[in-house]
Amino acid sequence: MSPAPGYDAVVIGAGFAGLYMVYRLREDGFRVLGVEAGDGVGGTWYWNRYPGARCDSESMYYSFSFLPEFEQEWPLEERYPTQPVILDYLRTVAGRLDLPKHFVFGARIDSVRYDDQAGWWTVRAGDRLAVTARYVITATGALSASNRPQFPGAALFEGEQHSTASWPAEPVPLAGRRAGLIGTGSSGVQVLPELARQAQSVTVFQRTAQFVTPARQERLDPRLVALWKANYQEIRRRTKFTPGGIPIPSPLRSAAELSAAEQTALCEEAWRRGGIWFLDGTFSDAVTSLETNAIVASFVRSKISEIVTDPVVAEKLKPWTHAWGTKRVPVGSDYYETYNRPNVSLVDLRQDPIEEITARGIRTRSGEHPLDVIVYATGFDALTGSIERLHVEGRNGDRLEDAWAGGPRTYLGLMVPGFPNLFTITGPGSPGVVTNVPVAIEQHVEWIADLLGHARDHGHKTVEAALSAADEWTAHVQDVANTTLYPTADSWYMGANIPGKPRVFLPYIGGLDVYRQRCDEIAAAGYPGFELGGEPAAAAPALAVTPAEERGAAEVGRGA
Ligand code: N01
Repeated sequence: MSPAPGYDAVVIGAGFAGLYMVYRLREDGFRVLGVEAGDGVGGTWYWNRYPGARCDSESMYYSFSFLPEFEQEWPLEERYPTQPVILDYLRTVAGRLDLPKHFVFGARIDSVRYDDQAGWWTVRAGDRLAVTARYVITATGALSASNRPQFPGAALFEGEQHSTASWPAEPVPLAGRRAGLIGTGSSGVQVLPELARQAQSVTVFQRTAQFVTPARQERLDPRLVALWKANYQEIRRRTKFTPGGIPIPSPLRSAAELSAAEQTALCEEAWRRGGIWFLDGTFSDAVTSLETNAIVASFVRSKISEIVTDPVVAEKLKPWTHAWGTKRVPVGSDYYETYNRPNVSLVDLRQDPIEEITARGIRTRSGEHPLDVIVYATGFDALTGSIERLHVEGRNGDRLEDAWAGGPRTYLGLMVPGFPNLFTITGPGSPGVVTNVPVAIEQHVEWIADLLGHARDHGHKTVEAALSAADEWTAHVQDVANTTLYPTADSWYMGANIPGKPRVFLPYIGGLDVYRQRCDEIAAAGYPGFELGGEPAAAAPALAVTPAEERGAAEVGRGA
């Protein structure tokens, strides 16, 4: 029998997922270590601190549901929380739950290897850390492996270059400077108005025009907040049984059931309310029927014409390359309005592509655009990137990148055959990114913790997804996507934003409610599709972790 590993579980990441996973496992009596590349907690909200960064989910719903006392205390001031507010929230939660002592910060994991003989994982972060654990849980975020295209000449640029996905902690001086912005997804849409307010000029380099929805950001009425808080637990309960993790009524009628005037009135009302009300609140078939989709798309294009005063600019901003909603719809504040400012100009890269970056700026086919600062809002290697960058090797030294070379294969988005005792929170095949993410994260964390408790109670050493179950789930993820228009777009949902990435639909879009029910049924039936086995655990896990033990073990691991 092998000796016991250093930890029962290593959790990688200290965002919503990592914090809750560490908390839950600690409370369940597992010896758990969290490891985080950043110097503090926050995950996505630690790195994406660009000016204008806010969440698209409303403040009320963008938080943990398992802290009923704390949720009463936490102030809700604006409809959408800003990045500093969310970071403060996560730091405060981590402090309250005494979680930072269980983490090693500033350690970027670059090797996760399974030892078949011992039945555990060795997790390394360069020379900084090496630890062993029975279980590894990736809480690395679905949208955290940033994508920065390598334009020729970029190293020669004499100004500053920054990615929204790893923005400096200190404010970037913009006053009196000429900024260039590459990318018009959610990040670009949020950062543009702030750049335009602060910089002397902004040139936007747009490859694909987007359908941007108005956020309608506002300060919250304290009376409304009081009402919400009085009913918080009931709202949370309902939230868990919605497809998207936000309890708004799903539209029941297709566009075909309404007259043209009714269709327009409905779109106008949803547009007036903004955010989720337009994204999920128009027609029941907005992303399944081409005809209905064309109505929504045409409505947004008409709004662009209304808002943008220069008709040439307005035309460039109108999306024609994809159906509405099939690329993640950015939610913006003053996005289209910003193009009416005299200091903002737009380059349509489909007509005028980037040829190189020079010492002085960006050269497109039509000429050079002199710049002092280049901002890359060019997205992420979504869902798979942050897991693959850990360099995971499972049974027989098989590499995860190879196992996923034709597209990721998972069971429930949580486990990969051939990689025992490795769990992926909001991984490919999970509904996480198409929901209000903390709600999906809580479901994943609780379900994984229950499974680990079950394995412990029954003396199982390994938990592994069966190949047949993973194949069935992976096919199901594609089948559900294929009932919609989503796969028709070149989106990060399809891996289409990363050159060479297999073109498969990455998240599960069947709904968090349906997914939750399936997971619950699987748990109730004794986990069919999972192989629970191996010799009984070498020793019963310790029932409590003392700070001294935890620090000692982490120190021993460092540089080992
Ligand atoms: O990234 P994106 P993002 N040359 O991939 C362009 C979440 N999020 O960081 O569309 C020129 O959406 C690319 O062009 P194209 C949210 O889920 C949430 O903005 O591929 N351009 C696109 O315009 C979101 O969907 C929040 O043709 C290039 C842009 O860069 C996800 O994160 C806030 C290029 C990338 O857009 C990702 O959003 C922010 C190239 N070589 C993000 N490569 C909130 O909740 C890429 N582009 C508020």
